[in-house]
Amino acid sequence: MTSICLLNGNSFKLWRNFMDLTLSIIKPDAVKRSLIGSINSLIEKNNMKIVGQKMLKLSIEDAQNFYSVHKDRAFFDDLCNYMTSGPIVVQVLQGKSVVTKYRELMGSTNPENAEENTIRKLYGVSVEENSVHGSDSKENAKIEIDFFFSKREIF
Ligand code: RTP
Ligand code: MG
Repeated sequence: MTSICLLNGNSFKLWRNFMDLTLSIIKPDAVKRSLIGSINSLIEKNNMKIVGQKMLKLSIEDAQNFYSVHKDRAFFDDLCNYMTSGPIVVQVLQGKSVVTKYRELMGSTNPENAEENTIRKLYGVSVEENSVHGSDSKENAKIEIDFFFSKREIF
């Protein structure tokens, strides 16, 4: 049986390439209610590894850039005001198929429609204050991780 302990440095890097990365944000509503630990516990129990993490407060320009895909939506201004209303925790998660796996753990955008035991069902307040963000594709995960993290901050 192959064990991870038998991998040397180069083959470890090769193995890591098979593991995907995604960007997670613990949003202001969840940070305010001291839910960082509870959310991190769910992430880790579901076999996703936190390989980068920091707390910060977005400027309005940061929020507008990050959510620019929604710039023509009616909720854009509210979304940017909400995302700048307090500190957030940005995280890089690693795991097999982690983009879809984390989206499943997050649950539907509107907590009312979210499945049982998902983060948004457990902790979301409303369609806007829905506690977490997760990248929606591998391509966007790379863009979003680069938005917040330098290489030396990901382990
Ligand atoms: P996210 O990007 O934050 O992971 O959420 P998502 O993919 O599930 O939902 P998306 O359609 O990308 O919307 C981005 C965020 O905008 C807020 N929102 N407000 N008032 C509204 O109708 C409304 N709809 C969306 C939410 O915070 C949502 O997560
Ligand atoms: Mg989205």
